[in-house]
Amino acid sequence: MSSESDKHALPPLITAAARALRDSRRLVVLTGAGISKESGIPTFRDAMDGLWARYDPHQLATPEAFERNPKLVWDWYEYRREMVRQAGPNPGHRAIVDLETYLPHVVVVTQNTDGIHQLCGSSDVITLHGSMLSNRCSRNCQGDPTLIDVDDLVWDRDSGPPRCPHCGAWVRPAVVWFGESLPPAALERAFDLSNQADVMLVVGTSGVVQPAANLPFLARRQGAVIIEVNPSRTPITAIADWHLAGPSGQILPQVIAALAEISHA
Ligand code: BV8
Ligand code: ZN
Repeated sequence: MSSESDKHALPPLITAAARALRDSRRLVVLTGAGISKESGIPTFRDAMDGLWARYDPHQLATPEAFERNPKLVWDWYEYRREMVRQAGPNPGHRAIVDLETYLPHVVVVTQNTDGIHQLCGSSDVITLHGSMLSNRCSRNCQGDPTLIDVDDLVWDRDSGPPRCPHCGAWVRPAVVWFGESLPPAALERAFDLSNQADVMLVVGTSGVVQPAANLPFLARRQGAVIIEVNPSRTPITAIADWHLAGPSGQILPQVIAALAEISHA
């Protein structure tokens, strides 16, 4: 029975996107903070609540802010890490893992630093902006990156960040701040895959932060089909073949349901 006749027929857009995904051979999934929203993690655009409401994340996520006030920036990350530890994958993350059941190779390129795609079981994740769950010496004194496990350190946690046990410099989150370069290997692989993709699924990104925001335009330029999942329109909507307007935790499971249906049809 074709899905159109089924009274629960998935909206045609969902089925069209599922058909494009079924036929993909080199799928790249690009995700941003929006995919973690339904896990309870506010996006950069959301006003942070309570104590942090008065700060703009774009101002705090910078080397200058850390230099000026290491305790403020460190405490902001401790607050966000606690939220991430409480959060878990949501149905949107799980749907991206489920894609691997139907497709030969799914690469997730994420701007997020929360590690949830990896936690949820995605097998090939490129993290463009590092991981807020890891810390490093701010001087990378033992090489790039000099990761430091702060659970091995004893210091007054109310005083802000600990010092590097090797060189005494501040320990900082192992993320890429505004004004800092992205890890070259991750960025190069993300560019290569976007240049070879036949389909790019773009989920939960405002398409503002560079150079990640460039990736859908690169993919489009060489002929990839672009599918965007986002409740709002973004600069990427203009080049998307389909814009599935809604929360990814609701939309992506529907896409997987449609993919399952047409894969067994
Ligand atoms: C660099 C780690 C070279 C930290 C982050 C060219 C033009 C203009 C500016 C620049 C440019 N080149 C460089 C810049 C400067 C800057 C930049 O892009 N600025 C922006 C603000 C204009 N870029 C950089 O500095 C980058 N470095 O280019 O290096 C260089 C070197 C030296 C000097 C100059 C250049 C570094 C960028 C990395 C910054 N670090 N994260 C941390 O997380 O604490 S980026 C940070 O922003 C997060 O990772 C987050 O992912 C990202 C925010 O973007 P989004 O993910 O898109 O999230 P956002 O909140 O914006 O949007 C959420 C979306 O979800 C919305 O669209 C919403 O509608 C949607 N949504 C909401 N609910 C849902 C949903 N979607 C689905 N389901 C839902 N339920
Ligand atoms: Zn050090």
